[in-house]
Parts: sequence; C-alpha cells; structure tokens
Amino acid sequence: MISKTMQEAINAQINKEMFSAYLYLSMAAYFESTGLPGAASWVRAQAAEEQEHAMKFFGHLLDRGGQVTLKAIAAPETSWAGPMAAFQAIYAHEQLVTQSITSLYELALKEKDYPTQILLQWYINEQVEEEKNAAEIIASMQRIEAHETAVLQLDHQLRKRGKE
Ligand code: OFO
Repeated sequence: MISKTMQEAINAQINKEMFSAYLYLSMAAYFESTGLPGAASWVRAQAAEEQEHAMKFFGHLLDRGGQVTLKAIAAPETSWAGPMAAFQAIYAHEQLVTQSITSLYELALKEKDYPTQILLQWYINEQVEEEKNAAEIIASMQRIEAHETAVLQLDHQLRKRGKE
C-alpha cells in the first residue's frame, strides 16, 4: 500500500504530465498554423508520450492500492515568438519536469518506498533523453537561424519521428 504523501505527490505529477501533453498539443497547433508540419508532428508524438508518462503513474498508483485523483489541467500558451522560442520553451519546461521527478525520487527515498524508486528510475532516464532531444534541436536551429531554407529542411527531418 502506497503512503498518502507519496500518493498525493504522484497525483500532482500525473497532472504535470497531462499539462505537458497539453503544452505539446498546443505547440502542434501553433507549428501547423505557421507552416512547419514536421515540427508539428514531432510535438504531437511528444504529446502522446506525455500521456503515456501520466498513465504509467496512474497504473502505479492503482497497482499499489492508491487512489488516482485527477485535477484540472491548466491552459498552456498558444503561441510563441517563432520555432526557436518554442523549442527553448520546451527545453525550459523539460528542465522543470526533471526537477519535479527528482523531488519525487527524494520523497520516495525518504519514505523508503522502493517500488516507486524503481519506477522513477525510468523517468530519470527519460528526462535525460527529453532534455537532450530539445537541446539538440535548439543547437541545430542556432546554426541555421535566419536561413529559411535550412529551417524547412530541419522541419522535414523532424517529420520523420516515429516513422523509421
Ligand atoms: Fe513527461 O517528460 Fe516531458 O514533460
């Protein structure tokens, strides 16, 4: 049986993962409307992953005899100053999520909640991947910024996500 403290913290994290999905979906709409379908497809795939992240926590709570309490999801922003600003916002957001996962892990250590510690190790690795992906896209954009053709080429590459 999971502790009430851990249960509350995981419910809060489910909300953050669902907010992440919302944020990426909002960006998908933004990229589509600004003529970058590749970037839109990349963030759409990311939105689907965020829902999976939420559902892993959802399943964990239920498997441990805990209670899932879904809270309202905050509205994400709807536009950004450009693709670079959007990917910078993604990077900053993922850094916040990493902090949040780290705090959850610290709580699981304090509570001696070994199953949650094991579950969180997956998220810790996932956050390394998510920060790395965003940082790599930003680095590519920094190299090609102001070259419209190159931005479109990068957009074409981003479209390949999940199709290989
Ligand atoms: Fe769930 O990893 Fe991004 O937010």
